Amino acid sequence: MKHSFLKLLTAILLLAVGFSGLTSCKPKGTQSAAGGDAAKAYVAPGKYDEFYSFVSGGFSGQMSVYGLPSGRLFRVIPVFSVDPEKGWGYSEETKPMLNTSHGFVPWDDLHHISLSETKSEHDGRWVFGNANNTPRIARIDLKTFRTVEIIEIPNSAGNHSSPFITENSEYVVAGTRFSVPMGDNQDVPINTYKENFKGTVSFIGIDKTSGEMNVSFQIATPGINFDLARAGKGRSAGWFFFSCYNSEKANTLLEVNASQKDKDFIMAVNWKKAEEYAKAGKGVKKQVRYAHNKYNESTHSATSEIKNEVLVLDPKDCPDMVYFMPCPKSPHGCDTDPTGEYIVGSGKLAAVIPVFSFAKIEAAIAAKNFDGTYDGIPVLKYEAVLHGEVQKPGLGPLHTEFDGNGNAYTSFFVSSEIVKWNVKDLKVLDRVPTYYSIGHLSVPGGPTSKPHGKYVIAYNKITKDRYLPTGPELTQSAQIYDISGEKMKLILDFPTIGEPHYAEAIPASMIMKNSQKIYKLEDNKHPYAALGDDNAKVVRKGNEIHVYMTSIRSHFTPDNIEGVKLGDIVYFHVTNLEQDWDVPHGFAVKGIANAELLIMPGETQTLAWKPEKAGVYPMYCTDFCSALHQEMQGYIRVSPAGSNVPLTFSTGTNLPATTPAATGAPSTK
Ligand code: K7E
Ligand code: CUA
Repeated sequence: MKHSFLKLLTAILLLAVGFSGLTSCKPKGTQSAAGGDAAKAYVAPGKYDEFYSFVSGGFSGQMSVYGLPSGRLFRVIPVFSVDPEKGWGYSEETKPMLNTSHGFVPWDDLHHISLSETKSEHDGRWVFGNANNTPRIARIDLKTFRTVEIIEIPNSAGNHSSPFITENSEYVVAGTRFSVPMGDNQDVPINTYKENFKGTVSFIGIDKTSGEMNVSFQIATPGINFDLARAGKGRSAGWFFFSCYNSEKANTLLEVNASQKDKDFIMAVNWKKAEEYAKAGKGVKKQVRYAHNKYNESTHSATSEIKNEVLVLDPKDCPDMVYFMPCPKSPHGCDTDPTGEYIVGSGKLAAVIPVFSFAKIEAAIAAKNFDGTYDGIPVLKYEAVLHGEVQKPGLGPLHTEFDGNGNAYTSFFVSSEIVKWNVKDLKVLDRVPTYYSIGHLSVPGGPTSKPHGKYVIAYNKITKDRYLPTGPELTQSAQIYDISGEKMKLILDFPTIGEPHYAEAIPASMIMKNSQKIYKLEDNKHPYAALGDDNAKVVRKGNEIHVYMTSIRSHFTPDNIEGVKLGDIVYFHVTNLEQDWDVPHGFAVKGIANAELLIMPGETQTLAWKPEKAGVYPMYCTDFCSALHQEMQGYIRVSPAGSNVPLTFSTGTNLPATTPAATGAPSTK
């Protein structure tokens, strides 16, 4: 949701219901949620949920994992964010994950989720998320629920129409939301937008086995704003559809200036053809700078590499690759149905939902049924490619998901509802209110060719009176509706972390069997691992002190360290020797200007510490790991810079007595 747009629509909404009238105009049926239907969301203690749901965290930069239908929160995955709970972005191993061409960027705005697919069905291997601010795509491994790769997108700004995925996970895409000046001279007047600002859509290739991403090619586009996207599937496989707004090419007050035209566009890209052009050398290599960060599961460490080149295809040199389809009015969502025949556009300010037919798109292209060109790119005739329009669906359609029975579910921000309609005959079948102002919605398997149906989950923008107040900001919220019958029924409200945009749900059975329980010690290739208490040691390298530390219930080795001096940097490389599921140890030192470590069984992680004052510092395990967790503690002594306290360490025996006086070191006071 773009802020200007949100403001505009909120204004319309408030006008519509009366400024203080949200409560009094509460849609009827609020109470029904508490009735017998609520039992459908009940998952008894000790029982598992049927689905995992991966929910974007919006401006928290995270992704969270919920069970459906219970709405229980299982995990928050740091993606484009630091997370002190897990030491993510604080440990030396994870810091490179957040590197970009702009340096360390420990925050972003994560809007969309894409689960990997094989043959247009979920395969449970990876989940991708986009960074909307500093353009990036992340890949999370569903064995570990960890971010294992982040790639920055060059020639882009505001990576919103991303990371939508093709039906065999060949590519995830990235369309630039902000058009920007590109090339050598980017220091241009903003009012030269029409001449100097350009867009791109990027195709990020995914390695079939490892999942590793690379920027395969970009397509140069006119300076418009790309919003959402979906891959074709089934008969439209090989195509990609991107909604765009601001075909007016405005650079100020877009809420007015980008809403002038009656229709903007959905851009249809024949990516199979683009792939051929790229192979045939039709592209131009451009000099750029972008970061590619990878987490290595055997060294438990990330590396960041800056890359310098990208292949750009220009539609002018690549005929039959890109077409525009007119779409009323300020398109947002752009969703393909399970068969791949229908493409649903959602104009945020439109009064109808246009549904396009892929068969008609092919026919119109073959017959050159064009309505002129836009920046040299053919515009297909609206009527020629239209399957039909859903009439009087509601106000402010945003996004559409599908069940396995030929029905579509569209979210309406302004009229705050979900509307169910039939994809073939475009008849509205049912509508339910959402509390309030829904953005995205999600049906388990909804974007695949075989939706699982059962539920539609609303991800709402405004919470108002649904929860206990928590100061000026209320919790963000989601709502689950049972869609197994003809009528949708609200069965549960649940709060979410961050602002939820898109989410995808997948049967639990596809993920839980692969879930990794430990990191095997014999596979631990971390250069500073101590694979056993006997290997624990403390080594000085100039002013670096490397502590090869082990942790096991319920002690650290070593747990007494002396001989650190002011000016030293201490690296605690902590190896968790446990080989049991769910036994992490934590590690923290008093006064550290950082966070803790949370080290999984068999894993090594490093905390860097630059002490600023002489003294003795306690350190301890932060995760309650055993009956004697509280005993899992130790001390590290820091002496002044000129001290000659020798570097010593131990566990279970006392260190030799050294006092500042006895060693001739200056007093600390
Ligand atoms: Cu929230 Cu997908 Cu950024 Cu619509 S977008 S709501
Ligand atoms: Cu280890 Cu608590």
